[in-house]
Amino acid sequence: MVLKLALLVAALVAVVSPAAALWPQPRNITTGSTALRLSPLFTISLSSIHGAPSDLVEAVARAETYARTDNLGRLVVGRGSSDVAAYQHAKTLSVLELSLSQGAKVQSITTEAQKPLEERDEAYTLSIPSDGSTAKLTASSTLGLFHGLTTFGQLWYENAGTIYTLSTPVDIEDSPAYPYRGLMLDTARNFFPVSDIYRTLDAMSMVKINTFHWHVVDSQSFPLEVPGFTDLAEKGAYDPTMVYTATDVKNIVAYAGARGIDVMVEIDTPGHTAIISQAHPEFVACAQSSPWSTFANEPPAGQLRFADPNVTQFTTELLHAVAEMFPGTMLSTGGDELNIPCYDADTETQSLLQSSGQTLEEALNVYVQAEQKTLASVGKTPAVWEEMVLVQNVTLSPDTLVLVWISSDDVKAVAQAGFKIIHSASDYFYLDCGGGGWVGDNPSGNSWCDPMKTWQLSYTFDPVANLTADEAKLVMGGQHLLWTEQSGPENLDPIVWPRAASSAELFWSGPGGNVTSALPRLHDVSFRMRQRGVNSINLQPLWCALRPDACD
Ligand code: CP6
Repeated sequence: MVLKLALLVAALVAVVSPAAALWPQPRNITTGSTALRLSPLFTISLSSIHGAPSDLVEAVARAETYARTDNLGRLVVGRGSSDVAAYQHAKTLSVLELSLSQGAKVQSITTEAQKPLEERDEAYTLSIPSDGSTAKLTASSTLGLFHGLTTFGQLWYENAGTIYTLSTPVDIEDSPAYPYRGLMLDTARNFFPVSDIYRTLDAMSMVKINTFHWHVVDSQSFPLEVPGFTDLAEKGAYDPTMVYTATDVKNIVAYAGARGIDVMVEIDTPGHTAIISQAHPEFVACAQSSPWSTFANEPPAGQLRFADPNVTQFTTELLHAVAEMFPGTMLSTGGDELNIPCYDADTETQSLLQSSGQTLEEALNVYVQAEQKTLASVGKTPAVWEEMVLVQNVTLSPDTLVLVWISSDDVKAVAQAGFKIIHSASDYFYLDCGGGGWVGDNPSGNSWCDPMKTWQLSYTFDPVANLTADEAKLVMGGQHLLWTEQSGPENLDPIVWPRAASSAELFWSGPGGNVTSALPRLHDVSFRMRQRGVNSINLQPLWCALRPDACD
């Protein structure tokens, strides 16, 4: 009896542990258990798409190369040896045919990826028969086709030179639960070469993350070359080599777009701007005042004097120039961690307020509205950190995206205020929490945002907890975030991957995922990433990965 039960459990585990480790899990999938081999002459056909855009042609070429060269043993090397019997006599797949649904306009992946959130069409349908006849990938946008190619690639394993899948026929109908699935990277506390950003975009696209939230500048450095404002980077970058030139930005935006990713740049204002004092000392209050901890959350102190009309003009012109560098529709003006004692102590601000007869709050409202008006005039949707709504209570345009970071408990209040939400909560999605040891932390204990946030924690987050059905509609999605006070190129991949894949699946497949069945699939993500040069880490001993039920 006990033995029978054990056999049954073993059989169930064998079925549950995925023959195809897709990530994110498609929303509708049926699979069989017939093996299919990939022909050495396998090709992806675009012949039914007239005038296929070059980024799609290139994505297809990459998908063909990946299928041939990923050389990924099923989960780990050695595991697939038992599959030989299954695939030995299997049929061979020679062609995957791509098509756009009737009437669909042919646009580049880049154009589709840079549309407003509500207008993006990321859905696709993929079917792979068992008999070796043509597999089909259909969508009504090239962006959907791109996601379908990514899914297709995750179906294949390699053993002793044979590329095969065990799970045909496959029928997938897939589309995301949420339109915003992001990753935030801070390139101001420490600089990351362009190649690191490319590699990160590659990894993001592997798990269908569609937004790179680029926290490009902050108080410590200004590594962005902005046409017309080049003095900011000339005087504010750590080093002339640590600058993203306008050409770098163009290349990054194009690289992202070709991988279905939009870039949402953030120019954090009016706080987190000390570095602007290098080029414009007159615009910055309490620049490098001490002790820094009275005037800022981390050194150096310094915030824009938003009560000064010259500062408003500078900011709006800067935003205008930055907006022209980034073709996507979302742009963040930040607005977090504003330090009020800094302005109370700033005689310049106090005299400006006195002569205008405004309170500090009123002046901030005027400043933020000028920012929002600028963005609206160039067709951008503004994004801000939650304090703009919950602390400063400024008037914001109703289409503003609000990033909730202080606590996931704050989502309810932002929803009640009627704003769209991007989940970015430090208690679930901060990748750096757990590093510890930064200034301001308790010297005898942990960083205030310890402990480290595991992939399981973000994976089981409920994006609509405590929300009414109407409030839930305001949730646009969410993201993991990497602040880089204690990170750099050396630890970028290991601190981000595969943890950031957990929110990628949460916001694509929707909540309710099971961590036990996700684990072997997440291993697969990590192995595939390493195969493509991303230094994604292990989540358990290889012992467990080789024996899927051994460590449950
Ligand atoms: N920088 C900026 C930061 C943080 C924020 N904004 C931050 C705050 C708390 C933690 C980690 C990062 N370093 N500009 C908050 C949005 Cl724990």
